[in-house]
Amino acid sequence: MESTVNRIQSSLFRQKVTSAAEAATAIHPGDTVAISGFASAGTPKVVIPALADRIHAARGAGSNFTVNLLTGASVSTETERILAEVDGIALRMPYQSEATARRKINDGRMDYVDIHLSHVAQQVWEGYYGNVDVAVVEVAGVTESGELIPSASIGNNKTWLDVADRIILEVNSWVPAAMEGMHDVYYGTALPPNRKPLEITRVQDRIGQPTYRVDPAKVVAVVETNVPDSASELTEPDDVSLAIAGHVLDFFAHEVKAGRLPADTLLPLQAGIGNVANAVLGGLDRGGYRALTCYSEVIQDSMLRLIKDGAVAHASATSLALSAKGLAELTDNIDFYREHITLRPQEISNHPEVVRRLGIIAMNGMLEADIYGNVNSTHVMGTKIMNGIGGSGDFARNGYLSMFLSPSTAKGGAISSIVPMVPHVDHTEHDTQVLVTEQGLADLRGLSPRRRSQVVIDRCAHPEFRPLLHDYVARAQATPGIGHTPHLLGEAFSFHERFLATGSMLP
Ligand code: 0RQ
Repeated sequence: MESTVNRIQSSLFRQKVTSAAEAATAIHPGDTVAISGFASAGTPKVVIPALADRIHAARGAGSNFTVNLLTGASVSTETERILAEVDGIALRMPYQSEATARRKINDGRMDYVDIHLSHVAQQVWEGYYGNVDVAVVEVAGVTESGELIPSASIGNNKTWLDVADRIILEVNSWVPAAMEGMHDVYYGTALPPNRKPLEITRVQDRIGQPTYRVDPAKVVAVVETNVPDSASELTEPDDVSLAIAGHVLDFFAHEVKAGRLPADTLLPLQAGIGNVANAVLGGLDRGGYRALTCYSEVIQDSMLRLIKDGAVAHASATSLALSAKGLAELTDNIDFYREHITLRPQEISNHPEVVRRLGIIAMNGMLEADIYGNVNSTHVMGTKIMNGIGGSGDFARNGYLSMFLSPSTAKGGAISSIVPMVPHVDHTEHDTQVLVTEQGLADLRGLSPRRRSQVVIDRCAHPEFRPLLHDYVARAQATPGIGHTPHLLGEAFSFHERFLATGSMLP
């Protein structure tokens, strides 16, 4: 274990070193607490568990202790769970993906505000979430002059350090010191009417500095840790994911042939996390592409391999969510990877201006799409939150090509991911250009709603559900005076109602 002493070069900050339990006493009931963390990377490791202990003890003594919790996106599962288990969160924003928190949100016991990840910083500056009392931010070190070296994710940390009244730092010596220099922290954002163009015209462009600034007078505690991030190992892609990836790769080849994508480099890629995204990235490796670029939120293990093989020349993101194996690979070859990876604040990684200018190919997962291309990414059966919209809207709305990917069925075939009408809309038909399931790919560009419905059903729906969907559309279209986008309003949610009543969308 590397000593943490060298990680705190500033004597002013060294004087503030204390225990996690002591640091957590700076957090009071009712506080709004903004913490670092994006996906599994960069969550504070020890102060939040100490806070959960305080909350639990307070509850045992009969007093109510909750906080409002603001983050980058999801944070480590353990952190999310321990706070939810002690009923410690009154309000959560902007994204979560943990079972206990999800249950409390759906039971109405935790308020949850699900917003575009690019909006978080500006909405906090604008004051929608009130005063930020405490920031708890993990860093890799403190320089002699008191600047902070970011750890494996940036998320909203710059904003948290700027706006919070009190700051608790966790200095984690597990983060490779040599990661320093990979980060590009931009200090030029402002609220309208004072905004300036972001000078990013290529994925690798740097417009900021490698460290965070912080007012030392606000730092109430510094806690030393040596604890790994908890990214899980990725599993080998299954047949369904491989089939989806195959359709995506064929489509890229088709677009290259049509002159709409550059042959070797395509356009910068954004891929969600999980099995399907992983399979698509794996496929790129075999597709013979050289010098691709990625402008995304999260870099996972599969990206390191693509960079090493030369398939990807540069990847920009806000989080480096690596497994232990991935981290070892990064650390062993850090000088190489530092030249090929840039980590940015999430307001920049997901910025609509940059996404539009670079011409991103956005590939995100969905729960379901309807026959006209409206997409539900967040609400199971229309009412129960799954995770949240995350960055999918930032990329889909502003991308050059916006693709949504999903298996054609869920829950062993009981649920169709193609339905007559989605009961919750995250991405409208106007933002969905391509839908992909293992059955095939529906290119919706240039198609009217009536033509779209045929293509979506024939290309993407599972064969078991196709006759039901065709029957629905045929009867809707045959209704006199039905209009531009035919629906049978009394029946539009019949698939969902059937599932809720019988456990299957099939009759
Ligand atoms: O649940 O494992 O309990 O069976 O949803 O589904 O197919 O494994 O797909 O992990 O990619 O998640 C939309 C949730 C898809 C995700 C969503 C059930 C299914 C399974 C997961 P089980 P899969 P994924 C950039 C962008 C929004 C955020 C985002 C997501 C579970 O992609 O959160 O895009 N997206 N960020 O059984 C009921 C349906 C269902 C369903 C699937 N129609 N109804 N349950 N499930 N379809 C992110 C980054 O760049 C980091």
